[in-house]
Amino acid sequence: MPAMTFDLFSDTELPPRPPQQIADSAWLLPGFVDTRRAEAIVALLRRLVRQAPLRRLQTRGGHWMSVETASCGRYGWISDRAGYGYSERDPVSGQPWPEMPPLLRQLAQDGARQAGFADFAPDCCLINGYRPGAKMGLHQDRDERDFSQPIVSLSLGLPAIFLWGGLQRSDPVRRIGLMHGDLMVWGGPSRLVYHGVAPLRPGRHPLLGEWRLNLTFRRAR
Ligand code: MD3
Ligand code: FE
Repeated sequence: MPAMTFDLFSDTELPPRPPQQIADSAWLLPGFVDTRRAEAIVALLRRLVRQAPLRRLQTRGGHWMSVETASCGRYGWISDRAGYGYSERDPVSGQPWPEMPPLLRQLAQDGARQAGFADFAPDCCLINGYRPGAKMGLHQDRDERDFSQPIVSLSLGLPAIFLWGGLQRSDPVRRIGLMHGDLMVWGGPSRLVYHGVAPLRPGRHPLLGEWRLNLTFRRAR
């Protein structure tokens, strides 16, 4: 008898997962993007990273992040030994960041609206590329001007365990599974929670191979 196999990445073979409220103004919208729309998004991203390549960034302290990063939109997030923050130009090319594709902007706005944020106008989409072993330590996102604007994130490719803490670094951390196509929206009182990503497990995704891509949409300025 052939071995039984389950396609853990297919949105047709998993039971539906309903929207889940993680905390006050924090929502996980599982499978927000279906396989076909994910393919269209990945096609856009392949073009985009030819213009603004994924690259590893150095922290102020001189450590190299394990995640590879690029941006699109008016602002991109960069870090080096001189400091970190938002920039209108990609230091690799010296050029403005690629425009945010309307499909992505619309997706972020639709997700934000479903979570109760009516007029989210992102001016930055940060693209984080994770290879197996890559991780993101617990941190707050506080380089943006207006904390009343939410952050919207889309996960693509290999699954990850998202670490969701509290407003103090020492608060207990919850582990939340994030799969291809899942959208998260964080705003209001959850906007400044500590969060991170556990080291990515090895694996291959049918669309993205040995990658997890996470898009985070922000209002930087
Ligand atoms: C909760 N990225 O780029 S996205 C980041 O999967 C970042 O690449 C992670 O944290 C990733 O800064 C997580 C989800 C996310 C983003 C921002 C948040 C969750 C958040 C800000 C406040 C609270
Ligand atoms: Fe973050």
